[in-house]
Amino acid sequence: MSIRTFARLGALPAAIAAIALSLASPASAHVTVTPSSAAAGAYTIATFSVGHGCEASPTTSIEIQVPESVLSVTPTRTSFYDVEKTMVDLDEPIADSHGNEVTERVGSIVYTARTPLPDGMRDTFELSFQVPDAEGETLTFPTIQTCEEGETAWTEVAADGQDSDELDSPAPAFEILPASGSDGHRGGTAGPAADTSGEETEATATTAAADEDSSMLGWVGLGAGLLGLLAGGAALARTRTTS
Ligand SMILES: [Cu+2]
Repeated sequence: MSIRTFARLGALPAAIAAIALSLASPASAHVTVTPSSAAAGAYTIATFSVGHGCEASPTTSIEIQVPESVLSVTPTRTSFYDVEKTMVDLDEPIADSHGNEVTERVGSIVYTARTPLPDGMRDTFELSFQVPDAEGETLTFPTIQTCEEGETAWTEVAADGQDSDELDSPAPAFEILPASGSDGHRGGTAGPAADTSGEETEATATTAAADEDSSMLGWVGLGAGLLGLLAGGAALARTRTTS
């Protein structure tokens, strides 16, 4: 049903119009997260996309609630928003991947727009975190979108067997895949993927080889740079001593 149809049916209560409009918005315009899955123990950067305002009203803030099993998240800074972490005390202190004692976790990240995000434009918010060791589980990031007029709570979670497409305002959801063993942050203690099993998959080996190649290129480049520097220095020294 189009907006024009609503205009013709002008007598409809605003509430009903609002519900119908939100049903009409495509799933792609919701608040979503990409990628929507990653391996247990992996470090990932999840991008949350906001596709529209609240019933056409510009967005003034976005609050992303971090699931309890994610201990630490790091937001990418953005010039359009003030970014604030809200901390929550842990019941019991734990050790992080660097061996430090942690007594609190990030409960939510609040982005406050310096200039409201107009409806009809999208924006993205990046969070970096380590995926918990909970293969098969779904992480949900309930998100509150506040607008100049009204708000949308992207907090609905699909019940067992329910398709999340049926929900009006589903919470961004993230699926935990089996650990791949290709953790890019070895030496950590928190991650299950800090594997000591030695059973690396072929894909992991390939990735490691590619990493080695690129770091090799880096060293070659650095070496060439140093040689150039030395040559330049030697030339300079010669000039100095001869003048
Ligand atoms: Cu939408």
